[in-house]
Amino acid sequence: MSAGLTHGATSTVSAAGDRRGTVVVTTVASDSHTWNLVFLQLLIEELGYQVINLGPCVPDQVLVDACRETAPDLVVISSVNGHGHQDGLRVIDALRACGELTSTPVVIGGKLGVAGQQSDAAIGELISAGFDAVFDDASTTTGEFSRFVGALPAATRAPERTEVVA
Ligand code: B12
Repeated sequence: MSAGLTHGATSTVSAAGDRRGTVVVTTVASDSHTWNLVFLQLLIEELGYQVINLGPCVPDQVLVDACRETAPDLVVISSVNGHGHQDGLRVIDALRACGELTSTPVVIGGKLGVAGQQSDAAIGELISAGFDAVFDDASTTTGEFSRFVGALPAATRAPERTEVVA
């Protein structure tokens, strides 16, 4: 088993999740907050996806390995400890440096700095570095995130499990 799936990852599969695809939910290496990840897992599962939740304090390489192994339809990075902006810049570099992950949708959100709302320049820096969207707590809503997820293209891969009803 890869490092990615031995780092306390939890995953639940619903019938709806089989239909829409897989989302990796993670935080960054410095961040030990956990309930934000639980919240996101529940929300994204309600939107119809299977979620692989890598848990808190995820080293960059563990995240990269987990994404290479599972080829998710979306990677959601959450950070609330105030280091999210700087950690996010490092993490997106590592993800985009990996050939298989150059076009995987990757978003970041939460409380990304220690001074409240992220400036337009700070958000622009994250987008320029390779994030597809930034959901800063102070300037975006859960509804906007849900609409972003809802607008993702349907998964192109075959479902990993088929339930047969007799
Ligand atoms: C519980 C807690 C802890 C616990 C965490 C335990 C655990 N296992 O999770 C402990 C005690 C370990 C802790 C430690 C620290 N904490 Co703390 N912690 C909190 C606290 C009180 C609650 C967090 C929580 O669980 N909320 C419930 C979840 C469901 O909500 P949430 O985290 O706010 O996430 C929401 C949004 O941010 C958003 N969201 C988050 N990510 C994403 C991503 C996307 C894509 C989207 C769309 C939305 C989204 O959705 C969630 C639901 O609305 C908050 C203060 C607060 N009242 O929020 C501080 C808080 C997060 N902690 C803070 C700090 C500073 C720390 C420490 C640095 C303190 C220290 N000096 O040691 C350390 C950091 C440790 C580390 N290495 O990360 C600050 C962060 C400040 C900032 N960002 O500007 C906060 C805000 C307290 C404060 N007001 O100063 N903490």
